[in-house]
Amino acid sequence: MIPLTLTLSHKAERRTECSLKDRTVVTGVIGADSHSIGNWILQYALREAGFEVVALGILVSQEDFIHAAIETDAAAILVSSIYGHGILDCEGFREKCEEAGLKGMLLYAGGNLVVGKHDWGEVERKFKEMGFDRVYPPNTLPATAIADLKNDIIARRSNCSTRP
Ligand code: B12
Repeated sequence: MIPLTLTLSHKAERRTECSLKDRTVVTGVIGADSHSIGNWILQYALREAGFEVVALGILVSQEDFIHAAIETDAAAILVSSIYGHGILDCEGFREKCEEAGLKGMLLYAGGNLVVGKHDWGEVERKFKEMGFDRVYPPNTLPATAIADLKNDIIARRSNCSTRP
């Protein structure tokens, strides 16, 4: 097994070796959205960072994300929404995860989540209310989400063995 080296952003760095499930993530573009390029770049960056990526591509339903996460025992679902209907498409996602037994699943969303210019604080609040753990504004670089993901996985998974 190739260990995923997760680096904590604390003063003293610690390295953490996790099992396959701790480094498996599901990606896709939700709803009727066919913008594929940003999501492809995200997938590539995640793989480069050591993650196993279950890439569902475009036109992905909430159910497809959830089934893939269950089948692969994934640590996180990263939702892309580019065409501006992110709120509509993501509504009820957390509840469906819980109903399917994915309690505490890490849920991230990014892309161009709403149409036109909006106060980002409002958009972020809406997604947080919907149960997303992290929400990213347009043009967020994958590296930002990857750093958060590593820290969140370390924080969530109690079975990660840490070593100095
Ligand atoms: C190319 C393009 C298309 C192509 C897509 C081709 C393809 N195979 O992908 C085509 C022509 C098909 C298309 C169609 C449409 N498009 Co278009 N399209 C674009 C365009 C020009 C570029 C998108 C792109 O690839 N950007 C480059 C990638 C690298 O950037 P990105 O997608 O933002 O992704 C990055 C980040 O957002 C981030 N990211 C993405 N997902 C996630 C997820 C997480 C968790 C994180 C952390 C980060 C993250 O990481 C990526 C890499 O850095 C944009 C305008 C623009 N300049 O952005 C409009 C744009 C996205 N399109 C738009 C629209 C409205 C449409 C249509 C509805 C138009 C229409 N009326 O038909 C349709 C929708 C079709 C559909 N069903 O999806 C709007 C969206 C409006 C909004 N959200 O506010 C935009 C912004 C144009 C505009 N200014 O109005 N489009």
